[in-house]
Amino acid sequence: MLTFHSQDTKKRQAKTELDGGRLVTPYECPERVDMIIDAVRQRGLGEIRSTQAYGLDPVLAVHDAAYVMFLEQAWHDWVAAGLHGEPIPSIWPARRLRADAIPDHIAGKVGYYALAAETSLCAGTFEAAQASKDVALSALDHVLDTGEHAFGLCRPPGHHAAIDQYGGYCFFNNAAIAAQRALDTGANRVAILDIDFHHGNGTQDIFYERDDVLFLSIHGDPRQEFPFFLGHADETGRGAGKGFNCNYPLASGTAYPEWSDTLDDAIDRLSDYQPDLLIVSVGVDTFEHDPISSFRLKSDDFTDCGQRLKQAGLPTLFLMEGGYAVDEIGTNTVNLLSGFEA
Ligand code: Q9C
Ligand code: ZN
Repeated sequence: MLTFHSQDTKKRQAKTELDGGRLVTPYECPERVDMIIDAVRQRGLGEIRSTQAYGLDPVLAVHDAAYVMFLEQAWHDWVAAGLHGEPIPSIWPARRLRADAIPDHIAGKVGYYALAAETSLCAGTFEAAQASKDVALSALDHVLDTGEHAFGLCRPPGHHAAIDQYGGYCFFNNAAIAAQRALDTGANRVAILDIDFHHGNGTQDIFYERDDVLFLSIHGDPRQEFPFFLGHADETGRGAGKGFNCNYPLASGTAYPEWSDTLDDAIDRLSDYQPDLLIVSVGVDTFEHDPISSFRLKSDDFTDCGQRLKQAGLPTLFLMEGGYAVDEIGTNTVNLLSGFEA
């Protein structure tokens, strides 16, 4: 399988993440990319290809234009306002405040456009987010052009990014951008299967009222886990989208027997939908030693997971999401991809 990769994804080098009450070096770090590339090479997964530039039109097909302009300007505006450190929101349009008035001041804007506070903005964030969606789109075009499967080594990840919100380490929703482009270039139906530990709230948000994208997500129960405010089993879609959103929240401590039963259920739903393309939002933060997550998958389980995904028999685009056990991220990711190819 080909891997698509861009060094520009490493232009985001944030210094801070709000972790509990402390500022720490971000878990979502550029070294994650190097570790995965090293494993792809060492294991001989296949050729590594560079990316093409697709500009912002595919981003604007799923995200709000003012949101995209905000991301482009945020670091500059923060510095120009004389604020120190990296932008972190300290107030939101929470319940009982107005959510329909976008502030002019950057300290208000970050609260308007952030869905969480852990994710600092920094000088290279916008460029890295652009590179990340170019990785996704380059890998997508390979799948569409050849019918072969492909892996897009996206970074920063995307699945928490909603129509007009960033957070959970995500800025542009790479999977949604790729799904929309597939539809715009001839696909009739796309399925997105999200196996990251965290619920893909952004992807759900973007396609919630649509029946041309089936969204399935297996994740830590939001009663216990980030993003806390979306990802329950009773969220099944709205309007035309009713029945085309499917959440599988699982308890903290879930290990592979239960997780893989759930995966099989999701694969059955995929097969019923008969999509033209499957996009897998690949998070390996389900790993037992992930520092911020609580499932208990072992490295070999990712191989088995890849083998099960193969059973769906669909043209498949793998896009990287989370995974923060940096020493094992390459092994776990390539296990999944090579299990699929076996
Ligand atoms: N500071 C993805 O896996 N909560 N995002 C952090 C530790 C946010 C994860 C808690 C987790 C976001 C793509
Ligand atoms: Zn995650």
